[in-house]
Amino acid sequence: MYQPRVLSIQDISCFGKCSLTVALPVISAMGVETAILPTAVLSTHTGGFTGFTFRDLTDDVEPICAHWKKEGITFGSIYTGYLGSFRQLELVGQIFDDFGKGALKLVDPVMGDNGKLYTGFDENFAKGMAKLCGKADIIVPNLTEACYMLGIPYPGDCGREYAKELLKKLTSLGCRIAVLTGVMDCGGKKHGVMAYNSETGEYSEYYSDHVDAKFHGTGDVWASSFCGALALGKTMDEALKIAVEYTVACIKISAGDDEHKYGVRFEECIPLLVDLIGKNK
Ligand code: PXL
Repeated sequence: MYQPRVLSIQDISCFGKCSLTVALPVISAMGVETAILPTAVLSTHTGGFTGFTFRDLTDDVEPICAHWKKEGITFGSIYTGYLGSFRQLELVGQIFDDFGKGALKLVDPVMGDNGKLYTGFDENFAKGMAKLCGKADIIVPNLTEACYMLGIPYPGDCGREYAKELLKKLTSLGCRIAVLTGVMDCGGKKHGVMAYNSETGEYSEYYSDHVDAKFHGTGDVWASSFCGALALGKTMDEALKIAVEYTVACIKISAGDDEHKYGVRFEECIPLLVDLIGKNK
């Protein structure tokens, strides 16, 4: 039977629940085969931990891809997240050329949040990431990442009208569809996402109640479930809804749990995610 296959390219943060330790379990739980290309191994993610180890795996990327080519391995979707260097941006661009024909290329330009770039990134890297976004079909930045890639000041928060403006600018980077996460509606009571398809000129959006709690890794939870939903053939409207509902449930179940600030308890909401997929069949 046909099983959609995703390749996810990002780091492994051994402890902390983000990047591949989120993408692999979440997309697999959705019934989608998930291959990984780890770009680095860190002892923890870089948010809130100090003294983490970092083993760069950039030199392994080309030999791994050469072997896959020899084996005739192909992917239905390629989903990239946290990438740590210009060389890795270049290599992912090459992977898009080599494995991306007919595949959905989804780039989450993971670089920062709340107006600030994560440790190790700067404006120049954001320009490099913007170039990679030009090779993608769909990009899913948050407001911080969108502003850095467009070289504009971070406005603090973003309502629906401003989101529309930003999304048009984001697709002018060269991607077909841009999705902005962290869009506010109803004066901040609602929180969600908006997508713009530059080919059809259509906007899609989905909002849920705003939950006043911040956790690391929620962007990866959102992007992974969105990727899984698209790989299953869900429409844009369905995929936005599934990913928002799942992420909000993960935040709600984790809210008030200060021992788990490093990452949400996404595992406990996997039954809900499976349920959401079924409802949108
Ligand atoms: O959640 C994004 C992410 C992924 N990987 C690493 C990170 C972060 C965010 O800080 O540090 C290593």
